[in-house]
Amino acid sequence: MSILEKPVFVDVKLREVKESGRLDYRSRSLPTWCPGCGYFSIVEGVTSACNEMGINRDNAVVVSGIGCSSRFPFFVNLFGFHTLHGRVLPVATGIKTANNKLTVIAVGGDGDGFAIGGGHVPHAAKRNVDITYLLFDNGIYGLTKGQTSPTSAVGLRTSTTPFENPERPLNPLMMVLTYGASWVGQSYAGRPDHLREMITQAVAHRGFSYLHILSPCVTFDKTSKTYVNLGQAVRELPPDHDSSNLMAALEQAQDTETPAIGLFYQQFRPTLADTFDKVIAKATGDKG
Ligand SMILES: Cc1ncc(C[n+]2csc(CCOP(=O)(O)OP(=O)(O)O)c2C)c(N)n1
Ligand code: SF4
Ligand SMILES: [Mg+2]
Repeated sequence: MSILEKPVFVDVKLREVKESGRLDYRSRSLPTWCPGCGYFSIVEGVTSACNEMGINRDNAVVVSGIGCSSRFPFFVNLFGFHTLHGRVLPVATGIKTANNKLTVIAVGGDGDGFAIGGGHVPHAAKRNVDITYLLFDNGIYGLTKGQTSPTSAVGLRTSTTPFENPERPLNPLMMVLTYGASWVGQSYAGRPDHLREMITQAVAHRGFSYLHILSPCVTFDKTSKTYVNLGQAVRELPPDHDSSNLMAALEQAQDTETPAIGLFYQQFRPTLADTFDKVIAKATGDKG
């Protein structure tokens, strides 16, 4: 076969993707990420989940902060809002509060969410605003060329910690569990089927859903959160894990050496919009 002839399987694969409808949720912009970045898998996960759930593009919006991860809205064919560094959650909360019919997906990196934006996470969680927050954790600042982040491992060498990072990382899963998030899960970019399933569940949850996604930065971290290291370390939650038990969820979240993937915790309680309805009813009384 000459090199100009396309192998048949390419056409078959392309046809399968087209027929699956997943392309409908991809934008015309090709991702600008480095080849091999874990974020490609997350785009595929979100578009597949949208396709599976039959998400109406006119009623869905993706909101992001700033970072490699926050370029995400450009690559999906949903409404998008690329906001300021660390401000994804206030903007997403405002959008959902202004129009409760919208499906709102907030996305961003570990720096965006747990450094500059760290003060916003507890409030979105305790309010139980009905949005999904996908946190892309590569344990580094990717966009600004590889500085230590709040989730960087001890010992990581970066441009800001050339003699190894001496600080212990934050544990975002334990944080959001104690902040009061009503759906908390973890997945890994190297497990695309698991990722799609978790994104689908997170979006379907009524309330604040937080999905922590472990994702290698292949350009700036060659030693810590790599595909090899994460691939060997991640494990499924035990089959008897009780996702209604907060203490059991915290216990699982404590293990960062062999991080568990799956649904840690789910609770059903009124959302921010439900509580607003009550306030409106009290304020207007029998005037309606
Ligand atoms: C107010 C403000 N401070 C700092 C920056 C510089 N900055 C842009 S992205 C970023 C960190 C990105 O890291 P992360 O959120 O983990 O996303 P990643 O690139 O790793 O996906 C920083 C510090 C900025 N754009 N705005
Ligand atoms: S710098 Fe890292 S996080 Fe950013 S696109 Fe490249 S591999 Fe991905
Ligand atoms: Mg990062």
